[in-house]
This record gives sequence, structure tokens and C-alpha cells, in this order.
Amino acid sequence: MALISIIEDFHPLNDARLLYRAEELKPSLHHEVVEPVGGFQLKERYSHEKEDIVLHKVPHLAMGKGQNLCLDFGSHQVGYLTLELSYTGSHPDAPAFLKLKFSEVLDELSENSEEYDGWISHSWIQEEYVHVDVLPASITLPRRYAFRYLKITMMDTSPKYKLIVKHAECLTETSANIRKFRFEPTGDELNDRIFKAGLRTLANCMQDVFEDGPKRDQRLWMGDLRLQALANYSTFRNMDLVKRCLYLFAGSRFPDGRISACLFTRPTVAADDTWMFDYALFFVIALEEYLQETNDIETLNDLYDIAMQQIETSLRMCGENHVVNREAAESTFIDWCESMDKTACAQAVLICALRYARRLARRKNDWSQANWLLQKLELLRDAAIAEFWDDERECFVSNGQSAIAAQVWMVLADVLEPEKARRLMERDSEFMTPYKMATPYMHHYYVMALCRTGLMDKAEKHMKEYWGSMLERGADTFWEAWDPDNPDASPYGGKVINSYCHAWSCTPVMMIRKYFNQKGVKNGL
Ligand code: RAM
Repeated sequence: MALISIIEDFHPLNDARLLYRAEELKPSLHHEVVEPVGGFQLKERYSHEKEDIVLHKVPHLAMGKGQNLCLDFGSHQVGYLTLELSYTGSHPDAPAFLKLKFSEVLDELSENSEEYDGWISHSWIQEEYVHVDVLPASITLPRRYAFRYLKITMMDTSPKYKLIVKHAECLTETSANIRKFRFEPTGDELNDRIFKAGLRTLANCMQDVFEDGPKRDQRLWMGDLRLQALANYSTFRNMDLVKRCLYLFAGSRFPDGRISACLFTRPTVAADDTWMFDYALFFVIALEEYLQETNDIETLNDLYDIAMQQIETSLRMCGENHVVNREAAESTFIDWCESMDKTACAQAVLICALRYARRLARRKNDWSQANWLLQKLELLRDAAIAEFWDDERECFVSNGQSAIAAQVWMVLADVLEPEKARRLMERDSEFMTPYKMATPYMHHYYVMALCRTGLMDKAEKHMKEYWGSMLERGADTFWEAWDPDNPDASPYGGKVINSYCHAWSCTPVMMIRKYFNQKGVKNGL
């Protein structure tokens, strides 16, 4: 939890011109009406045991106090729910009192949310208590939900009547143009399934910004945005949405100009008071990648100085030995693994960002800046070897730890010669514990490090095993956190709060299209 900060009296620095440009780029949303494809009843309120119901019988099912009805919408949906309710028996003499529980995955339906006591707000759990005073009624809930399953529990009726759910539907919402998307089979069945789940993950996170997750937190995070943008370049190619998000981050920053880790867009755009060393640098990387795809000079001119400012801020957090300081390491995310020392990772992310910043400077014909950045890059790279490379153990060691994350990020930073980097990644199993990768976000960078060292088969195998294991557990979209050896793990103190359609997990679409369809292409990051 350490990374989330609270700064009282925080007033973001807003740039009206950049925010206006972001507003102009706001996408229109696509909608579809989706109805349930199946139904069942859970035998006990929090049990997993269920009895299937034939769907056409649902409109005749009379629900008394304590009974439940679970509807399956076929796959993960993001949208608004409408229920048509009626009754059987004599005239309702008391309101119908219902509990509605929306679940992205089946397991979530049987969780008792009252037991959740983690550090993220309980209010994200998608449950509502609803009173319906007059029956029959059609009710549309005002909130947008992310779900595949809906559990309706009859909290109370009266002895005079029973409730009937005549119809349910979800009006979905996304800015991804799924209808236009042409799926190209790869010839590999598992890769196709992974691709489709990744695509759905991306689409359901594409709203009027790239959200991190439609269940939680429903907003822009820089680290997520960078990966979503990459996945988007290989699929929907909605360039304006990437541009809009870059302008939003640039348009509302910390008072000293730093890019915030995360951004609110409602009721008005406002930078969150959380800053992360690595996330701020991803702004530089994401901007350069956007320009590689679009060559959009307006964006380069508007955002160049802000990108360079992030580099300068980070360089000021290096000591005389050109190694990032403790404050930088402690404000670095990398993965949900709090006991892991992040100094080496922070150093490596900064080296990567310098490489991208230099490309930006060259694009801008800012040659003195490009040269200065090259000098810094070389100094930091040499310092990385001097400070973190352990000659005896032949790996990177960060304050005594040789975590896989440090090896991965140093490989991505090109700190080693290619042969040495490859040998390091061949021995990766030595570094997998005790600082295990906790999220698909970290697994993405692990796969990229394998690709960067040319270990393409190993990279593809890992993608298939890791993301494939979520499919085996019934995933329609990919999850925020997942450890196949510990399915109940949650970074937040309870998996009922985990998000099961999470932006940073969608990157297999890019891996499959860019790396595993054309063997031999290298250079992951
Ligand atoms: C989580 C968010 C997001 C991530 C941050 C660091 O709470 O959902 O995905 O970028 O943490």
C-alpha cells in the first residue's frame, strides 16, 4: 500500500489548452444489447453448489424470501442493467427487497463480501440493495457494471406475493470498434483463445479513456496506458484515444510538473496525488511509441518539453555515482511485491526511458539534447553494472536480492551484451523465488525480456502457460493479479476486490501478432 500517497491541499497544475485538446478527442461509445444465455440457482447463499435452470423457465420462476436467481450473460460485459420485474400471488402489499450482485467470474458469486477487510475500499464491490415499491416495474440501474454473472437474491417479499424476473438485459458500452475488427486465426488453437480473451479485455477497458479495469478503479493509470496503447496498435488502432490519454496526463500534473501515476476524469480532469518513479517515465516511452505509430507532429510539439521534464526530474534523483536514490526506489511500482527491493529496477526503467527520450529528441531535431541524453544513458548503464552486477553469481543483485524483476528490467535496459543477457534469461528459474511475479503486468515484461534476448519459444511457451492457465480457470477476460500456484492471492487483502478484466493483462494480443506470428522478430520492451 506504501505507494499510494495522500497529499492534503493538493492542487494539480492544469493546462487548459492541453485539456481542451483532450476533450476534443473524446471518443463516441458503441452499444449493444446483451441478454443472458443461461441461469442457475445457488443452493445456499454463499455456496458453489448450483442447480441449472432452463432459461425460458426464468420468466415463470416465482421467487420467495431467501431464494436466488443467477443469470449468465455468456461472457464478460461492461454496461447498464435493466430488469423487468413482475409478481405472482395477490396484490403486493410491501416493497420487493432485492440484493443484486455482479460478478466478473463465477467464484465471485459465492464470496461473502462482508468478510473483506483489505486496504482498497469495499465500495468497489459490485453489490446493490434495491427496493421496488410498485410492481410490475422496469428498473435500470444508474451505475455501469463489469460482469458476466448477476445474482438476484430475494431479501424479502411478503406472504402475499412472490417476485418474477421477466427479463434482464445489459446495454454494453465500449469505445473499441469490435464490429470492424477482423480476427485472423493464427493456426494455433490456444493462441487464438488467448488472443480473443485479450482482445475482449482491451475492448472492455476502452471507454472514454483507457481504463485500468471497468470494475475497479475505472480510470487512467500510466503503467496500464502504456501497455494498452501497445495492444491497441496491434488491434483496434484507435490512435485518438491514445493521444487523448497522453494529453490528459500532460494536461493535469503535479504542481512541480511531474506526471501523476493516475488521473481522475470525473467530475473534471484532475491528477491524482500519487506519483511513481517508473510510471512517470512511462509517459516518455508511451509518447515515443505513439509517435512511431503516427508521426503526429502536433503531439510531439505539444508534449516534448513535458516528457523531457520527467527525465530531468528522475535524473535529479540519482546520486553522484549515477545510481537512483532510495526515494526513487521506494516510489517505484514494478509489481505488487512489496518486500522486493526496487532499486535496480528503477535504474533500469530510467535507462530505458533515456533511450526513448533520445529518440524523441532526434525526432525534434534537438541534437544537443539528444547528445546529452546519450551521455546520461551511458553513465547510468555503466553505473548499473558497477552497482548491481554480481560477477560471482552472474546476475543483478539489488540490496542483496536477485529477483527476477531486476534481471528482466536490466535486460530490457540493454545493460548487458546480447550473449550475456541471453545466458541470464536462460537461467531465469534461479530467480523466480522468493520474489515471485504477482501480476500479468510483470509477466508481460518477463515475456518481453525473453523476446529481447531471442528466446522466442520460451517466451511463447510462458505466455501460453500463464495466460492459458487463466482460461483454464474460466476466464473470459484476463485478470489483474494471478498466481497459478496460489489462486487465492490478492495484493489487496481479499480477492473479492480483484479486477478480472484488467488493462495490463491484455498484451498477449500484441505478443501474438507482433512476436509469435513472425518468429525471429526481436526487441521486446
Ligand atoms: C492498481 C490499478 C492499476 C495499477 C496500479 C499501480 O490499483 O488497478 O492497474 O496501475 O494499481
